[in-house]
Amino acid sequence: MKKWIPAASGLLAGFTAATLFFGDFSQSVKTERQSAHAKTNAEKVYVPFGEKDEYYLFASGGHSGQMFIYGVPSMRHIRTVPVFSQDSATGYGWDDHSKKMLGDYTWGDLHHPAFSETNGDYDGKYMFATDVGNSRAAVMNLETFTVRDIINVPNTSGPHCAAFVTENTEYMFLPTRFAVPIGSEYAELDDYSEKYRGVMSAVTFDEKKEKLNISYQVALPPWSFDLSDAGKKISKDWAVMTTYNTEEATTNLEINASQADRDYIVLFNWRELEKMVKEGKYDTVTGQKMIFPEKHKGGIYLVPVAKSPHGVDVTPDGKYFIASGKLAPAMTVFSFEKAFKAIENKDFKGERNGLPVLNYDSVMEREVNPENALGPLHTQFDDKGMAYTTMFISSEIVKWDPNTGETLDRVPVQYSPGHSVAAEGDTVAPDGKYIIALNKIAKDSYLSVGPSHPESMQLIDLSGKKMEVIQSAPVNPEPHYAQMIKADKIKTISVYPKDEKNKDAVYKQEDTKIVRKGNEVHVYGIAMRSKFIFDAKAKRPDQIEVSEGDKVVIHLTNIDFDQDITHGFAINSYDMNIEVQPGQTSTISFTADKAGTFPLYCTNFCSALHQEMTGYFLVKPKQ
Ligand code: CUK
Ligand code: CUA
Repeated sequence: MKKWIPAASGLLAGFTAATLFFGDFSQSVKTERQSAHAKTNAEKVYVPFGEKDEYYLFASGGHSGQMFIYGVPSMRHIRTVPVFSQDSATGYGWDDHSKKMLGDYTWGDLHHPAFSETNGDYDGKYMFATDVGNSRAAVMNLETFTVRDIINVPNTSGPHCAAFVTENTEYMFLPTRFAVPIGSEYAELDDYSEKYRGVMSAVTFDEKKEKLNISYQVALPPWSFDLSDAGKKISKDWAVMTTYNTEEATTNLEINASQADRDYIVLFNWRELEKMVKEGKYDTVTGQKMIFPEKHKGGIYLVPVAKSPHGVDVTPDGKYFIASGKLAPAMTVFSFEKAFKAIENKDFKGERNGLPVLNYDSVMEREVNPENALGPLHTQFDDKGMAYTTMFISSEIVKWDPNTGETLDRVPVQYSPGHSVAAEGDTVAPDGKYIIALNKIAKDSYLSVGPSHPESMQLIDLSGKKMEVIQSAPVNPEPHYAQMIKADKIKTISVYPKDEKNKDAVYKQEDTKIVRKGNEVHVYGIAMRSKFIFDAKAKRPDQIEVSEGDKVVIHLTNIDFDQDITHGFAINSYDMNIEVQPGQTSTISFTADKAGTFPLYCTNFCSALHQEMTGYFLVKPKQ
């Protein structure tokens, strides 16, 4: 095994330390230093204040349920966007819209973000993600970096094997990590093989309404579906996903799910599944259209693969899919063309759970086993179609040629990379230039914050002859996967446009009002620099008075149509906080269940007189 020095924290203090740290490659670094024009690593990542980064990085926040937005190459953390968990910094989870989206859940486990695509390339419009913790899917609008819809996906549990979208965002497929009885009904684990299923959902997105919908589901065998990818170009109607626990073990999976020498890659043609649904070849189960593949054959095939595979990634030309074997020290390259031929010739080696199994030798293109590389997990690509695979155990990224299997370069990272993300590295047209290792265990890389250390992301420059780590940034748990997009593809808005049709919105001070209907109080208010106006005609326009037990609905519009003038709204001791961005209208509903006098205030700094942006919420006690 290659050796590099586990860093004493002092060694990591500056950029120059990288040369000491990555001793194996000091030669190339020196050569570069000798050239008078070569940029130093520090210069390569330095983006002067006021200038913008070249790429956005959307990093999965794992069990924080959030998404972290970074700039590349500076690796500056720009924003945390809440997706599956509440976030008081943005009021997410308190205003009516986001509260309804989160439903009864307070957290999520976000693994794999995916951009919307047009012709297999990121179009910069939307970002999708799934929640392994509570079986949900979400969509984020990239004009505002806000989540627009979340759906609960019935019959599924733990859509880890997602999100990936097809070439034109026709579908996002959600295969799951855990098998459960359909509808999550009670069923003894002794009946696992008969009653449990690993259900895959086909989710569509209606861009006009910004709504996610479940189109249909497929009752796959009770296996764990791990990672997946959509086909591209010649394979665009297809998708692949890895499985483990095809042993159908129900306990002690660590050992029992790794017994067989082979697991499978599921290869499916989503156009065919779509056709089956149109032809009525499905059952309706718990309100969903469910295809049972043992009943309605076609469209789904199994490809044997070395046991317990993890990632599977389609090459940018769509010709190959590459499986990484977390337990086997090899990447296996499979050919779509060979698979299509084998399917056409019915070159099957029997069936498993009603699904035809293709002959390994008929589909396999090559097995790639870089010397001493251990624990391959995930693969990304550059502009020349070269592959970059993260090695969890030998802590490195290996660059190799999928067309020949030849190892081209290796770079150590610190430590145990899971995923990596290359610039647009899973599209039909990767950029090359950068790849980021998403490390699971950064150990002592940063100032200590106690027993649990921050994980890290390491930026690697791909433009030189050799890969070179040029920047490291700490990241909150947990760096699962990320997406890196050219910054100019994302077109944000700077203020919400006036929406005269929105009955909750008030844009003129004189239109503000407090309306009482029985025990309901509806407030149509305004936030502006530097005051709240709830009822302009009242003696104290910045006061809301209700009776104990009233249902209170506050609509608040920010009428500062100026970039970056965001107001917050909190009522002291009422455990609530919302945000209104420029031009935005938000609604918060609650019951005034505590009598008393409660100051209300703006929580987001908005002007020199922000501190004066206050008022009172008075709750008259019941007689
Ligand atoms: S998984 Cu492969 S290392 Cu959740 Cu994408 Cu984390
Ligand atoms: Cu409005 Cu602070």
